[in-house]
Amino acid sequence: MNTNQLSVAVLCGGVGAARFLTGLLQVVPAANVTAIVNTADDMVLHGLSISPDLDTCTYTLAGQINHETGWGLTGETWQARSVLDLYGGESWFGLGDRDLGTHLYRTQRLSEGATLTEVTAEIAQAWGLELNILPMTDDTVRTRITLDTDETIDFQRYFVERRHADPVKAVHFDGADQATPSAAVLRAIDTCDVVVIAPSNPIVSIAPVLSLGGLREQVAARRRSTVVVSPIIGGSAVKGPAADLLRSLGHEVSAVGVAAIYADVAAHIVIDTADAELAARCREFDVTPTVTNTMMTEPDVAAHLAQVAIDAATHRG
Ligand code: FO1
Repeated sequence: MNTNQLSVAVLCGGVGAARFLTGLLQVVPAANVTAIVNTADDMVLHGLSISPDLDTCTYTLAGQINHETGWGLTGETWQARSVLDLYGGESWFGLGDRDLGTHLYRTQRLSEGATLTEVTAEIAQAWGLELNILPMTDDTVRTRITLDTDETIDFQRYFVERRHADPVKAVHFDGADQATPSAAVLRAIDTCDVVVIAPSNPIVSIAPVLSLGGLREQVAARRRSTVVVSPIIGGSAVKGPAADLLRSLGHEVSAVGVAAIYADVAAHIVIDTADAELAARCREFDVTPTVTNTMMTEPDVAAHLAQVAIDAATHRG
């Protein structure tokens, strides 16, 4: 079966996943792609329901992401935020005037009883997207970070307000033991030809998705057609706190460490040329490595990376 008949489900966080999806959509028809996106970064602020990873994926694929910040919308203005500042309000989390439209709409629709899955599809459709973008669950799961000081704070407080500078003792996902993957997520994992674990943060982006009741076991059952793209290149992360979090929580900060984390759910890993000498050690975990350029500096690099990942998972690598 050639690539353009394959159906692919991608477990996603924010920026790295969005870049990977941009590449994947050049090699697989959008209707055959399902993004399953972390919602444990979500929060309510100013009474608004905010879903950063869903918005980063949606905005990036719509060609509307703000390239200065890496999040929010391009061509942004900050009038609302400046008035908030005037009042000494909670302006630490930057909500631009255009981005606010998304949070206002999502909050209103949720208050009308719509599910996050439904609202996310409405927003994706409004931006002209054809792929399926799914929140990992319609239940509430929230990442909580316990610092070395034993203080436990919400993810966005850790990540944005404190600039992910604090040493971390533990990470847990409030609500994960009651939360279930949505029916659409379970159907996507059940029916797709390939599952890709995007180059997102294993600890705070992918782990919440795999923590949902039954999902880890469902992906593990098809590990032969599941492939992870390592987010760690040359011992560091391209963006964000992944390397620090892996180190704080006792994992090896390398492509091998990533292979070990996902060994029960993915039989394949794509690692960067900078880590070619680590390929042999991935096999210790019954994970087959493929080496290629994984730095998605250009869309065609992302497209090539997506093709390599699919070939690895369909054993044509
Ligand atoms: N990240 C920041 O570092 N500073 C911000 O002020 C900020 C605002 C923001 C607003 C909307 C949104 O969708 C994302 C935003 N992010 C911001 C990124 C956010 O913290 C994401 O959770 C990270 O990208 C990690 O996924």
